[in-house]
Amino acid sequence: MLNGLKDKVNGILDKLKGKHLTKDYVENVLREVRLALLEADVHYKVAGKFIESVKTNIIGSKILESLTPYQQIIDLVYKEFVLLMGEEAILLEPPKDTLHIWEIVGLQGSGKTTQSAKLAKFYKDKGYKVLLASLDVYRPAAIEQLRILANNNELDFFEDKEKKPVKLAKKARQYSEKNSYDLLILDTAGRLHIDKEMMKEVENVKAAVKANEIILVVDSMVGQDAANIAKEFNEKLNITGSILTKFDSDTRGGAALSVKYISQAPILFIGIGEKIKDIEVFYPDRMAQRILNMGDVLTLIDKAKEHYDEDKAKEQLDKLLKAQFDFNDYLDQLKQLQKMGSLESLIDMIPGFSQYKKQLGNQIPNEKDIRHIEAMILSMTKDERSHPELVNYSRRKRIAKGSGNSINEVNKFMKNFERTKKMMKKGKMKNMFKNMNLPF
Ligand SMILES: Nc1nc2c(ncn2[C@@H]2O[C@H](COP(=O)(O)OP(=O)(O)O)[C@@H](O)[C@H]2O)c(=O)[nH]1
Ligand SMILES: [Mg+2]
Repeated sequence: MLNGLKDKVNGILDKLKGKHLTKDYVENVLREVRLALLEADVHYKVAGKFIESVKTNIIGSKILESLTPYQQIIDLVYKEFVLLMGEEAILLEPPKDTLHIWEIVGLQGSGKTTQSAKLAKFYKDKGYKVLLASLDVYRPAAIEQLRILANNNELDFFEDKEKKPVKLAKKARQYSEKNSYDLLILDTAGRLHIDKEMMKEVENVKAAVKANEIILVVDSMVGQDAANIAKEFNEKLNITGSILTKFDSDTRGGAALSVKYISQAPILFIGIGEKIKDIEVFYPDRMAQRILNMGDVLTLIDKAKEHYDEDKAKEQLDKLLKAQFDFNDYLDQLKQLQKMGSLESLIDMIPGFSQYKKQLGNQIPNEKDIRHIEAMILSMTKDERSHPELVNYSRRKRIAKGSGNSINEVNKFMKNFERTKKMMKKGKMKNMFKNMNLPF
């Protein structure tokens, strides 16, 4: 996610490190940052405004004469990124005593139907009574898609034979009122390109049901187009928020940096996969931290809270810090980490760690490695698992055979295990964990 932009921007800003900075030099560097933004599909107006603001702030202050110009410039750039993406996270939390109607709009394939279901689940889990309705009457398969998503996830779905979107929306509204729903989510039909008919239809629906929120779904992979899509939809519909989807793919980030500025409506969520749970509240500050390699500790903490068994984690962290941990702990750790997502994406979120990622290279175990490691640990005796130092050459040979790995693989794993332990002892990790203020 955003890797290209991240590497480029950080590479360029590194040029400011430990140097005496002149105005000309800084301006040159900022020009390069602007190009990097354009390459990442940031809209040209947005990129221009961004650089102007940073420049004005640098020149209008005493940063260049200060002792720590680099840090201060990074701080300015960070703040500007946050501003661009919306300053604060906005979590819609309408009161539960009256019906609220959200109309989900966007181009075909942007992810409207999927996000409608994700939103329904997200808000149902928050205690809302939510109803889903599909207004995509043109493609029976589209209605079916939402029905299936609803059925599979125990979400309420509005059924009706009506074939006119506006009438259907009104019926869904009446039904929601009668059955005291808190939230009605209307999934609309999209077109491959913006056209008048589609706009008219979503406008009519908006007026007919008095939708409270008009939420634009934008595929973050569309690059430069994201800004135009946001502009067009906003001019016609006055969107109240947006969701950027497919953030899990190799998006260049331009959408995240442009859509808010162009539409002036907040980015509410990002879609990070095809599954029902793959939606996250959008935090401008966390995104800016990710771009600037400041890590994303807060998201990591959220993930940890969600998936970690807190007591177990506390106990393990204690052991980890004392460098006493054995193979049993290691196996537990691996299993818990697996639940949180790929190790690589987790490492991305730890401040200062992504720079070690290249160094760590293939030392970061992937899913397959983890399965192998698990097999190796499971092939150890109880004694060996709690006393790693017992695992000598002949034992390694036995473990290799038992787990279906080569002796080389076992050796490599043992080496990594020892290295991790050593790293813990040196206290490097200890400080890092302390600074992170983890909840466990
Ligand atoms: N990788 C990924 N795929 C997504 C995401 N959201 C939706 N999709 C996929 O994108 C495709 C189009 O989604 P759909 O909801 O049908 O789009 P719609 O035409 O706007 O309703 C489907 O294959 C979805 O599974 C996301 O956040 N990440
Ligand atoms: Mg759809």
